[in-house]
Amino acid sequence: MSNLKQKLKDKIDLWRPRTAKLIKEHGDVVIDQVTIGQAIGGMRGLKSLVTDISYLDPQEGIRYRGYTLPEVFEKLPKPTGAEMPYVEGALYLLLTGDIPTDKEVADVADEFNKRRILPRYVYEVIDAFPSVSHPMAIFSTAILTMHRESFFSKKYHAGINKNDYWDPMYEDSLNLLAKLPEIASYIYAKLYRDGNRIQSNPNMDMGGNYAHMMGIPKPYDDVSRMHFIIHADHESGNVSAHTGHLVGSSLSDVYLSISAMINGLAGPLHGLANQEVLRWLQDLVHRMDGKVPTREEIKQFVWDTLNSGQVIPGYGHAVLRKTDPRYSLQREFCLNHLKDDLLFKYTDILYQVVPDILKEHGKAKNPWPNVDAQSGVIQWHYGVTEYDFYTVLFGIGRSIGITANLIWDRALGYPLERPKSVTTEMLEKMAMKSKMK
Ligand code: CMX
Repeated sequence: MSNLKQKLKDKIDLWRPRTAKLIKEHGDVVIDQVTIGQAIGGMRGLKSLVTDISYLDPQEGIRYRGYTLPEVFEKLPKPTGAEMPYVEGALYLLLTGDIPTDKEVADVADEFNKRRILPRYVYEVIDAFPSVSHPMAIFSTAILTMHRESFFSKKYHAGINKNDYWDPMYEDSLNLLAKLPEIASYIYAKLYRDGNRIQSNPNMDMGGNYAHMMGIPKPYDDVSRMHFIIHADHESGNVSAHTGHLVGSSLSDVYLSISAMINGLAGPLHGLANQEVLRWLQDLVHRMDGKVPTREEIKQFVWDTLNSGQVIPGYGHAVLRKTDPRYSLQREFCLNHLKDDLLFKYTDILYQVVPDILKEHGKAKNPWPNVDAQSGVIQWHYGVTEYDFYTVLFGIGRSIGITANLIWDRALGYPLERPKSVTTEMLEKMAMKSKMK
């Protein structure tokens, strides 16, 4: 058994009694109440999911296993000469709660390299897509196609004990994660580089190998590491994480669950916002004829977008009420590496003017930028200008957190998810009854 798997097994054995005790002895303790506003309004803020892998504080932002993102970036081991840590270390942290040593990270990188070879039919499925297809549809299908590889499915049908479900979920998860950079870079090559691709390098870490396959020199390896790590997890209620958990709760395997979560991520209010930001910025660049706009010109553009009934992409959040630390980390990278980039200048003026405009507009509960306001600008700078592709990169990162959650869901025996729905008439009656009290 690998070092990571053994460590995970020990953690699971220690954790299980805590969950069992909570259900057995305190299962009827009330933790939240549901209002009509929440039932109709997308369950905003409703406490009804459990995860120990990450926690999102509205003011502070995400913590992975208790660590803020700046702490994660400071503490995780880095490849020699790299500015950003190993993505493999982030997986180790999310799965076990521990910061890995150099040796432990090297072991995970080694595991990934052993598992990275993609079955031939996955290339063929990607090749069969029309070239006008959206990369997220191809990405989701490529993952779905590999359902037939599922170790969990095989074990389930062979009658594996419930207590051991986490083990084949772990195997499927590592098998899939190791293949995602190859799938993504192949989709990119097929759609935008006439199929010319660069073979993966088994001696590189996940972020470095992805940059190598994209054919983009340093510091794009660090860009990739940073991108995959900051997108890895955002607790369980967001559309992609929740979809992954929901689909997995019926004991669908990792391939089925991750393909489904990718489809949720592909919506413009969620992960696709990174593509939307670039589309919107290009519109602005076009309008400005390539010159750096004044604050007044940018204000006008933002108001025009709002007045035409559209949202400002990359701004607002369902939980956060401050600037997203994932935005700040990327901004810091931009200040160090692409200070003079035209799009970064646009982004920075937007940061100065959009929050006040959204406050004046009076609708968005959070006027501050989220992760998607900055990520595409970095990709564009390093030559990945096909912005339809950006959400695929979000998907690689997000798969790390969701597979970690799926493994723990199975380890702790989380059951089928099945909330109860009510009718509008029932709500109207409840509202009347409450008014008469
Ligand atoms: N621009 C304009 N209006 C916005 C807005 C924005 N950036 N953010 C929120 N609003 C509006 C909402 O559309 C809503 O309007 P209505 O009352 O007319 O329906 C109102 O403000 C209240 O919304 P909210 O409670 O503040 O936000 P929600 O929790 O409903 O939605 C989000 C959150 C992210 C979907 C929303 O802020 C938004 O649409 N942002 C732009 C898209 C975006 O950047 N998405 C990426 C989020 C991060 C991620 O998941 O990747």
